[in-house]
Amino acid sequence: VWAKVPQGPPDAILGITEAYKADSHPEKINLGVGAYRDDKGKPYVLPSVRSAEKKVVDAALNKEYAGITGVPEFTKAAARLAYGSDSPVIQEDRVAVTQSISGTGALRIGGAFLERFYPGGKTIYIPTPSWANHNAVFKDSGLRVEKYRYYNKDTIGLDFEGMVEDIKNMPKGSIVLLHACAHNPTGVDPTEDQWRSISDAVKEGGHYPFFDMAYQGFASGDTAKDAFALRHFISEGHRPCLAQSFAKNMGLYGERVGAFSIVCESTEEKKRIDSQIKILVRPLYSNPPVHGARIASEILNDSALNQQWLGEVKGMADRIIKMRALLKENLEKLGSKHDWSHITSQIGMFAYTGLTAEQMDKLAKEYSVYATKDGRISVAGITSDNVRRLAEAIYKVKG
Ligand code: PLP
Ligand code: TYF
Repeated sequence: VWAKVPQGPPDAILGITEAYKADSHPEKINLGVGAYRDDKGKPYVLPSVRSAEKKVVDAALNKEYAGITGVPEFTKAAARLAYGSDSPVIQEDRVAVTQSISGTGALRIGGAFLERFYPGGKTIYIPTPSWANHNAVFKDSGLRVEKYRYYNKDTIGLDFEGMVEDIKNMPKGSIVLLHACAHNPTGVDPTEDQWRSISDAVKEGGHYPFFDMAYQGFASGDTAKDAFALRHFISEGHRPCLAQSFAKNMGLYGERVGAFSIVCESTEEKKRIDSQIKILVRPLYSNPPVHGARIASEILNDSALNQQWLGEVKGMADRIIKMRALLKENLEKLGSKHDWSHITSQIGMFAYTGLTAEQMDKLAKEYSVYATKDGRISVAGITSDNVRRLAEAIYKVKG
């Protein structure tokens, strides 16, 4: 029956790990997938997560199903984290929120909801470039996917004018996907002033903003600061929707903890939206898993654990910032004549090096340094021990 099923290509990012594993070089370096590593290159389970998990296990809760929209203590706290507890949308109880299978699941629920109910054109605009999975998630949700300008390869920075112009030129009422902070893959974010102009442009076009916030806390080390764009849009009267992931900021990758929310006009509207989200989720997966959400809920609702967690998020963000500085410093020490300032000006987990696909190929084949072909490196994979060898490899392929 499956004779006509063609062999598909591997995931552009997750496929890197396979190639890395197959390499026997003793000092191989994996900068492919965006997953935080400690300074010894090991996966990191946050101490706050260990404590929260212990509390969850010690409470010996039952394993009954959650409701369709998940663990309420978790979703309420997730919304407060994103929008701010003092936000009018929280105070006035008009955010419809549902637990999701991490950020990807949140994007997919959002895509499906918009496909079913959005009254405007069912086209979503994503930045060029964007997280590789955005296109597939939204296409499979039944939306048309188009692009807007975002990255300027000449400046290795934001193409702000191009972005605003493209937003203004979209058909009225388009859906615009915005990375809330720590843009993946470029590490290039708009400044707060630029966000203000972007908000104006979205408003002028009567567009609908869809925020993807997969790195809250990871960009600056401060969860409120990283939510600036989302909160500013709301203060300007936008009513966006939001995909949240706790994979990175709580290191809960494989637990698949996330939330999808829609800011509504009123509590009454929220109730109607909630009812439709439930109808949409049921045939997808019925209801979400509880364990990870319980862990996140402990961290978000217990004030001591919450403080501890915020410190640990900042610790991860700071280590990444330090590795950026060390990489740049090492490249300069080697005598590289290129300007590497973008490595330290970009933020979040990734750096867009500006290396070509050929140079990235060479890095893998000759130096066992693995990262995506677009020149993105996961700075979270750099350590005090491998940064020198990494700089040498980059210097040798690029100069
Ligand atoms: N959105 C962006 C921009 C991402 O980089 C990621 C990857 O971490 C996600 C969403 C979703 O990831 P997850 O499904 O693991 O939460
Ligand atoms: O961009 C990354 O590396 C992360 C992790 O299909 C990721 O967002 C990558 C690919 C994928 C799922 C997660």
